[in-house]
Amino acid sequence: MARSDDGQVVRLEDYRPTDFLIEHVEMRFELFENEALVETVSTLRRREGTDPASPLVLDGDALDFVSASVNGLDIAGDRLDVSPDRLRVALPEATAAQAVQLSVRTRLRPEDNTQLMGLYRTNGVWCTQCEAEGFRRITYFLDRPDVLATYRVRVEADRRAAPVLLSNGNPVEAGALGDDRHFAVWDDPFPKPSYLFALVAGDLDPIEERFRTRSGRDVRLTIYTEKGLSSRAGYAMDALKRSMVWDERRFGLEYDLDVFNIVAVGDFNMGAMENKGLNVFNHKYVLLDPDTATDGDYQGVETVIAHEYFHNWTGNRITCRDWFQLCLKEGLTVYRDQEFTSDERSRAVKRIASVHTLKSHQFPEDQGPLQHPVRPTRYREINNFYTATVYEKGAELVRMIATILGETRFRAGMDLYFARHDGDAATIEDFIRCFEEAGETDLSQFSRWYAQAGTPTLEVRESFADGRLTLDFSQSLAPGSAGTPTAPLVIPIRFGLVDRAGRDIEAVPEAGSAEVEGDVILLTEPRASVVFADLPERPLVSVLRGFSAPVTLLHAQAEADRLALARLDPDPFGRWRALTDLVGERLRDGAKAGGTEAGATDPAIAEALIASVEDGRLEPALRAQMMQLPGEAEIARLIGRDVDPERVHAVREAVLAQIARTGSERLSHVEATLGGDAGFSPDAASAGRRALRNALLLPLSLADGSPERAARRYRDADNMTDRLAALTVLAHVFPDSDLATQAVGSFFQRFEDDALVMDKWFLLLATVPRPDTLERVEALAQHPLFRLSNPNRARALIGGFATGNQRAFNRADGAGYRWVAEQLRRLDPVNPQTAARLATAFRSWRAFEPVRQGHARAALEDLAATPGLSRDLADIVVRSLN
Ligand code: 0A1
Ligand code: ZN
Repeated sequence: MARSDDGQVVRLEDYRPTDFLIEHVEMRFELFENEALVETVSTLRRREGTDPASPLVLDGDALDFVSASVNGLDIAGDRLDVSPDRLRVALPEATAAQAVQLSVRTRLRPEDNTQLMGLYRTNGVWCTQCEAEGFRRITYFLDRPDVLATYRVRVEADRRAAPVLLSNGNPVEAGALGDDRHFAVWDDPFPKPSYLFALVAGDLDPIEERFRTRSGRDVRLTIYTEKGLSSRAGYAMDALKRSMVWDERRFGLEYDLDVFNIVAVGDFNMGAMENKGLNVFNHKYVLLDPDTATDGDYQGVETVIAHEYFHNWTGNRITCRDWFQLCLKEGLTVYRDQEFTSDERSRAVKRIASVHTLKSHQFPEDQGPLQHPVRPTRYREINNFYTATVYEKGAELVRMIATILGETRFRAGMDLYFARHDGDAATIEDFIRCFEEAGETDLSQFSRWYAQAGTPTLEVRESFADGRLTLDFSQSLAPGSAGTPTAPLVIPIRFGLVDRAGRDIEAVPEAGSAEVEGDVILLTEPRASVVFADLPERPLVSVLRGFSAPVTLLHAQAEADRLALARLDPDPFGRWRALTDLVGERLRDGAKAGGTEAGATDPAIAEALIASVEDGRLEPALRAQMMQLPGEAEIARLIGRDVDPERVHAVREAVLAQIARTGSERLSHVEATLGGDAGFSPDAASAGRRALRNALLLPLSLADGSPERAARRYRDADNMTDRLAALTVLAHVFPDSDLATQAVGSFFQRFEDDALVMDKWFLLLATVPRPDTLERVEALAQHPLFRLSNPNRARALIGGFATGNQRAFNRADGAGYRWVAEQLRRLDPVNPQTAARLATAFRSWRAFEPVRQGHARAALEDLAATPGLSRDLADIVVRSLN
């Protein structure tokens, strides 16, 4: 049963510590085919200074209570008040000096747990997910992140069903029991909150390696997969070892247990989970081989493996005091995984990719009804706050601190944070204070970034006379749906002044200018100016290099300057930004003006795009990024209101067609000089060449006006990256061709037994950019391989359609909205958390023209009126309507 209570609002200002501390937990799990019995013995003590009469109130969620005892004596009667969602017990014997042992037994039905929170089964494997509030679905507990305990866990199961028995920490004991059953005992010496608890039991294949930490600890690394899949875990293992080396080198952080285990499962609500010493992963972020995974998948595995590993320090050793502080671990850990990828691959390419993610996920969230600050101050359902704002914007805030402090002082702040807060459940204030102290600076104004929702606008005007360049900056923050303050922020603006030969000019700001530190201007006031004198010529002004702050930049800059920067900014990110912004504006204006006319098809734009792809000084991956036009959702966001998705689609198609028409010869030449690669290697340089080659396939196929080229590429492909790129051109650009039909069919036949590849197949078909894709998607929902209860599959079809198909989801007759709403209604009782995440696809509904808005509102209102809606889904639907 999904929780269907309205849910009280939880408020940051109501935080108060618990009356009781749980110091140690001993658990025993007896796993059987149809049920699991759990005994939890908690060693508790009353916190000093609390009311000696206050009862202990433990959280539960849909629990089946069996019995309870204190210090070995059964309790019942008026001492105990128990329901599926709460256990209340009077504990006069517990004092600050005197600990007691509370033992609670519960009975679980993992087979029936389709929510995938708590203890559940996936393809026969027992597995847990406890963040954020899943532990209370296993046992009654103080299920909150500021209650830290050591755990000792005994797991018992049938040896054949579950030869592998895992939990957090180090293995201490294992052995046989009667009846072909066996047991294992795990001990985790690091005090941790309950959300980091994990247990896995099943018939799993391991791959194993050893790692020696810098200080000499020998660690056994194991990745477990379902039977027969372990040959696909090698790259994940490699990424894990590289992550461990990187964290030692870059932040001086070492691993702290004797074993590090990862388990990959097929049913998982999110990407992965950082449980202490026992990370649980979605198949998608572990299993890879060239034949079934794309370069994007390789990159995703590397990122998520690193992210979860880095949580061991930022999240586990130092955790969050309460869930309002979620960005303390998530924003910081995303920052760390971004830095890892930048160091391992290409910094510019990674930064462009991160900014792309930020703009396509976080900006729309921050500009619509689901807006919230990076540190929210209230929630109804915490699961709905694992958002792009907390993760991606949270990472941007850490990045800004690093920009403001500079590398050395930033590192000193991090060192202080680890030294001071190891073992703590900390807050954002604790984190900021470390940088203030280590960096000898005041970050109180900067801290507003954590409390003020919305994307600030940064305006820049430039003027030049008599060798003096004046830059006038102003900032503003529009009030949004979150209703948070809009006071001036600290905005670090990285910049460069570029001469006509593409070199950075050294220039010193005049006295009286806003604060400038090296190549960073620090804007703290609503408006401020910087003046550079004695310049031999008017330079090109490259601002917001590296996207040094998550703002909307309005830079009144001559088009010729922008085109020049796109060509010769020595900062590769600056080149990308100049070009993307220009193209985005043209597409925006073209769509507003009615489709194909206006400046969108200005030959200068196409020329700039083609020239950047030709530029051999840039690495291929970057050239592929330069060539990528903003997507339809991004263009819609730039338009902001009264959007007609048909016009958006038309203008984008027109620009693509123009590039194909005017650039095909030059682009063919680029392709020819790139050549091919002998065999597949997942390294960044090879992936970059594939990315560029595959990016060229679309314009070249459009120029041919035929699917032949893509069909050939499909047939010749020896890896999934090339195969899927070719199939996408076939299915999306030439959907009615026989060649497309054949390829889609042969792809299915070849990979129908591979779940991860079938997700790609469903996604590909859900995103065919035509309004009548809806009918196709309706049929796919009846396909024998479609399973609503598998989050990856539901996301591929429903999520793919709702977020990746602007034309069909936003159909003028509202049928797209109604279909998605209907799927959410069906999914909600099965898996409310996934239903709620998918529902966020409606977040930009108010940006559309009135007819579509009316349909979207009706679909949402219908959904809101559904009896028994879960708290998760109701929260998103209600907020979306506000
Ligand atoms: N902490 C994880 C994300 C995560 C959150 C909730 C989950 O519950 C289903 C699972 C995972 C991370 O940042 O990777
Ligand atoms: Zn995380």
